[in-house]
Amino acid sequence: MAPDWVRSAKRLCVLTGAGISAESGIPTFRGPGGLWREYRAEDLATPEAFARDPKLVWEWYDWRRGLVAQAEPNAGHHALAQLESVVPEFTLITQNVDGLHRRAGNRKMLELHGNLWRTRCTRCGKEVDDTRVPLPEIPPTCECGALLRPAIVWFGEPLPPDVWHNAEEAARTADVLLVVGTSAVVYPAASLAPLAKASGARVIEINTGATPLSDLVDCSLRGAAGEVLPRLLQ
Ligand code: BJW
Ligand code: ZN
Repeated sequence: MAPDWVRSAKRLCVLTGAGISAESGIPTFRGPGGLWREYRAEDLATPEAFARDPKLVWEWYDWRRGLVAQAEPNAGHHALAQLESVVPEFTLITQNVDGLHRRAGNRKMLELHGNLWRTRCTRCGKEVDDTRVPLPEIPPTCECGALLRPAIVWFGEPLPPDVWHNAEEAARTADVLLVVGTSAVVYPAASLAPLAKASGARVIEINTGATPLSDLVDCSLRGAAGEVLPRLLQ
């Protein structure tokens, strides 16, 4: 069923969340060992928290950058890179900021929540790629002298409008949507599955547990992304 749908898809859209990187050793946000458990999200991932204590927020990001730098894409990431090369129209929409999809080889990719490896100046707005681990100065500053922030979408901030527009378009026109490793509680990303479904796509969920989407989807595959995704391609 699901493997046939994926193999015969002409317009395949994939939405990923932190679960796909779990098997690479990157903690998810809301599960056991999730980042939210060890650090209060509201202390770290909001513009208010950054204004209050930029050093604390940057220390958290510096730690996460170190973790990701030592991680490798897993079998789930590789399966999605392979899918991109065989499906006529493919779009990967990710909520992840870790860059592991790119390292696995995906290029037709929309990063909804930004990227861990890019900084943005809080004054001049200039964005710069920076892959240094650890950062030599915390908090880092721009050449204009102002504070840099991670180029990441925090709670209460809008998603990049062009990226979001393209994501909605991909979900609306897909014949199959794969939803992989997301708790589907963060909006607007979580609205993409109902949008695809209402537009006629078959929706397949791959997750180790149930989510608010599980009752809506056409097929729920319970298991680890690194095991289930490669099987879809066999
Ligand atoms: C496995 C597995 C394995 C484990 N294999 N599976 C409508 C209703 C209600 C609230 C809102 C709404 N619209 C907006 C909001 C507010 C807010 C929101 O959604 N809040 C909810 C939490 C209630 N949204 C926003 O603020 C967004 N902005 C916005 O809407 O702006 C509007 C605006 C317009 C104009 C002007 C101003 C504003 C922005 C959201 C940004 C989210 N950012 C974060 C943090 C970034 C910081 C960082 O990364 O450093 O992004 S939140 C965090 O959650 C992160 C993730 O991308 C995101 C999603 O989490 P994800 O990926 O689903 O991970 P988990 O951990 O939750 O789930 C993992 C799943 O994997 C689980 O299901 C496991 O079972 C599974 N799993 N191992 C397969 N091996
Ligand atoms: Zn600047």
